[in-house]
Amino acid sequence: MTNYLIHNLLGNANTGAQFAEIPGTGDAQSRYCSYGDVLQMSARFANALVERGVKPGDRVAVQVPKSIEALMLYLAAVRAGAVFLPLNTAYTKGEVAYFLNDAEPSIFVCAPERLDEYSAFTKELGIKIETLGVWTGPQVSSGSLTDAGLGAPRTFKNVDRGPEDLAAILYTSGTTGRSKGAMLSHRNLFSNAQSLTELWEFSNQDVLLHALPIFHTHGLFVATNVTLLAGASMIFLPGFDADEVVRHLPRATSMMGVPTFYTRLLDDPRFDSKLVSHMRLFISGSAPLLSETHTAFEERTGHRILERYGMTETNMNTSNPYIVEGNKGRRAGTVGFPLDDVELRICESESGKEVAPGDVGVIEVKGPNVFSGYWKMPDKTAEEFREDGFFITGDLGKIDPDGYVHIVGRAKDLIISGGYNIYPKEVELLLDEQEGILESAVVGVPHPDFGEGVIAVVVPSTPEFDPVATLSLIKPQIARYKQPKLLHVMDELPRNTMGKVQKNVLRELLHDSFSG
Ligand code: MLC
Ligand code: AMP
Repeated sequence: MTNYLIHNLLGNANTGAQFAEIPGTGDAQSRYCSYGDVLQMSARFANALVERGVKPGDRVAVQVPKSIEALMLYLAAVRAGAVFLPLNTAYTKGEVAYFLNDAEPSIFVCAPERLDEYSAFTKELGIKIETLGVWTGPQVSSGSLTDAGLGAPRTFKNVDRGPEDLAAILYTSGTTGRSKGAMLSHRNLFSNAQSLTELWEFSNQDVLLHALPIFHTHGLFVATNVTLLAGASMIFLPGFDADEVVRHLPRATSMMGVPTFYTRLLDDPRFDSKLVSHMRLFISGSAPLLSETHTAFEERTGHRILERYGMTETNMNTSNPYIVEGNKGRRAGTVGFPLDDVELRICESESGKEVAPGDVGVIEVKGPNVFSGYWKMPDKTAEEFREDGFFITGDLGKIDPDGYVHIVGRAKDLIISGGYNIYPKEVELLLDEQEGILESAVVGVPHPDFGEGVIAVVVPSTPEFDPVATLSLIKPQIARYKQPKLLHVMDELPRNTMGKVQKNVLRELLHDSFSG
């Protein structure tokens, strides 16, 4: 036996090839990381984890800013046979406490500056806490785990793990307001990396401009695993910043992003066909790419963005083809075809019966990419799978006569803002707890930058209700991106005859709130 994911991703790595350039800011020099460094750095961290008592199957929870060290910690956890559990850096203390309580990791790694905030409750939960920063040079301490890694051996005997063993748990919010941990196996991650690398023709000649966060599927698995498998390299930016992207695009061959990346680039006059004439591929996903954006991008640059569709629970399900033109080429407004090893069907939500060709229904998928279930939630898992093993995505779609999948809406009450998911229920529960609020409804409406923007509609219980004070009260409690960008006051919420809040009426009413 070997370690399935690591063996397949890194087994044939050319240790001399470059894996990542980490550009310095201002005059600071770039750092470079070869595939040899990847093996050594991840071995050092794997040794450090094992020294700290991490055993196969243990969860390693991590909430740290994007860095190459953080990426190596992902590989280290998998090499040690553990289950990597990355957390969005925007999560507040309360949110992190929920995840740690639920996942019961043996170790939690946070940024040095958040150690004080987290020490007390991790102690209460009996979870070891360590810190990870960026290694800037000898004698410069930047975190307990960073230091331990530097002092640890540079070789590590990978812990044996089979294809069905867990490699990661990623939390996704739930329609009930309670987040669920999607359990992803070595096979889930590798099969998807393999399909995408082939389909998108990634090779060791590629240089991926990496500006996505590395705590979600897109930046962590799609971008990183594809790069590793192809033996390609990346320019590893701390986040999306149009100046930095424009600065580094000339040396990249490919880029992956959420639609906001592309609309922001289109807003920048420096982003033109000359800047990107050498580029091989622009990929978009995690949120709908408007046809107008697709068209404007092609007009400006001559490139047709390749749109694909995925989820935390399933990795990638469909993709537009690599081929650009023709009747089997990339098409705006579609997410392309199911991946070779993915079965996809469109069904009636209640009965689960397949709809007639071309009709709209819920998208269901099955394949080696699909997760094994929600952590400690067998009932919830059972609810979201059909008896024949298809996973009910909650996305509404149709398949056109040429076989292209179109996403036309969502059966789940979900807002996607700048590629981040926000479940209205979670925000509503929090608002309803606030003094002066009788009830609330949270909706997403078109937003020029984030695609959708969050608005809370509240019915006050008192005439003294103060919207500004309320917004500042919830500020420390949930991640910034989930917080309503506007609070709209109403005397009552529109309801149908069954008493259900008519969110479509609210969305229509507030449609132009950000664009008007
Ligand atoms: C930041 N803010 C957001 C936000 N990002 N608000 C709503 N939605 C978002 N996505 C807040 C900030 O806290 C700030 O609040 C204000 O908006 C302006 O911030 P900014 O500086 O303009 O934002 P920025 O840091 O540039 O981030 C925007 C972004 C980022 C689009 C670059 O959100 C991002 O990297 N998104 C990618 C998400 C992603 O990787 N998704 C993949 C999920 S995996 P204030 O009030 O403090 O000023 C998945 C599966 C799949 O979905 O298919 O891939
Ligand atoms: P997440 O749970 O963060 O992984 O988000 C997954 C959801 O993002 C999916 O269920 C879809 O609703 C949405 N999504 C991902 N890619 C696309 C896309 N290309 N077009 C439309 N929606 C998408």
